[in-house]
Amino acid sequence: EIGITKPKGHKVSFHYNSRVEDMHFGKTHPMKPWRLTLTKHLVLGYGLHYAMDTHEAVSAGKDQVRAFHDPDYVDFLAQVSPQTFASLCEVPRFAQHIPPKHENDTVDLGPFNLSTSPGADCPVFDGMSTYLFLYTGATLGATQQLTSNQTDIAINWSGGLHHAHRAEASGFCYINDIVLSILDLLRVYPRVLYIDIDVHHGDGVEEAFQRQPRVMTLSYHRYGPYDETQHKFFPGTGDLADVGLKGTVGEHFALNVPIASGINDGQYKYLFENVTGRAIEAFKPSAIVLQCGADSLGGDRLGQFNISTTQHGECVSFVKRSGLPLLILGGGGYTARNVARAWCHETALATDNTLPDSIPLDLVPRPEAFQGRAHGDGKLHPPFNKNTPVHNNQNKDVDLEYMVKK
Ligand code: VJV
Ligand code: CA
Ligand code: ZN
Repeated sequence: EIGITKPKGHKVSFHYNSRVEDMHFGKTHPMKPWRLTLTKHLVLGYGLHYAMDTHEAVSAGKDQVRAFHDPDYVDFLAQVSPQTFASLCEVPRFAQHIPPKHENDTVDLGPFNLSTSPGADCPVFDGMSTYLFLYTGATLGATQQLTSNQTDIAINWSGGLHHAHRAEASGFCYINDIVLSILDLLRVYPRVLYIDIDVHHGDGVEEAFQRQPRVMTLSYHRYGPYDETQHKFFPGTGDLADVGLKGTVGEHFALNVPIASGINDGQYKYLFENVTGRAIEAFKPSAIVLQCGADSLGGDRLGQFNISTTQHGECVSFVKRSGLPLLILGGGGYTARNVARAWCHETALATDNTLPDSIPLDLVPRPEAFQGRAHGDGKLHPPFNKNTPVHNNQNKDVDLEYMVKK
């Protein structure tokens, strides 16, 4: 008996629709909606659904998505599939969004940075429209529960797609559900703080609100040259000096914490708690949106940080202690079993539960995903071992102190 209990003094709502699980970005594309299936397996296996209101998400409407996105882009997303892509590219109002081709482009880009080439960041795949409007609907449903005071913490692990722009897909993100959510929150709350612990910079959200003093955006991310070839880590923005659009009322309402590879738990905790704590104190938000991208975990296929599921969860607990209405979203995360571990653990933290470290493997449909030395020995918080690729820690404590003081 695991003994899951309801949280005391607050309510948590969980928003999900299993239809997102059938989606495939492509055979070797790093984004795997399957990680959401594994997360669901752990959440249900531990019995956390007894501690929350669970809501089956419904698709967002085109009109809702138009609150931020370009109407032509929304029409395109609603109609696009591998079958319709070529003919849609011929439609003049879509064709005008095809970027000019550079000589060394490896993939053919169509309108809005979408592509049917196998190596593309934002491929066109079967069922894509359904998937996009569904993860967006889940975020908007979660937001609605908050704005109508029916919950205190709302969770959507299928959302958090922070790179999407007004008329452009980017970095595996097509619809910016975060921006849409914040626009809804602003109808009810005077000020919204957005916090982003995905290893990538939350550029789409920052850009959308760069002129807006009622939204503060705060992203922690890997920043700088990627390797000896001097490629920048995606998306290449989010310098310490970027603080919102200069000369507008939004100036000073964006914060960026650029981090080198290999950061450890102690350093991350130091940065996160000092900077977030001071942002909350100074900005006095009335609600918080927390993007919990799990690609900041050690051992992630794309990320380059060394933080544990425990420290990742500490960030959620820290934000929760503010006691403010809170929307918790997913985001990146490319080592599926660890994504599921982190997000299940964080679902438990949101509901004031402490889970036993041994996963109830008899109650999980795919126990082999979490078993064996390479898969974490059936533990919720497996320690790093020789199967975890470690990134050399390039962060000097003095650099971190400098950022905190600034
Ligand atoms: O670094 C990039 C851009 C390129 C051009 C496009 N090629 C495919 C990759 C290099 C410069 N893109 C990043 C995007 C990361 C998006 C992160 C999203 C989030 O976690 O922040 C939120 C959900 C990138 N890194 C790695 C890849 N793309 C990548 C893309 C692939 C791939 C392998 C790696 C796409 C298809 C396939 N393999 C088959
Ligand atoms: Ca981030
Ligand atoms: Zn990411």
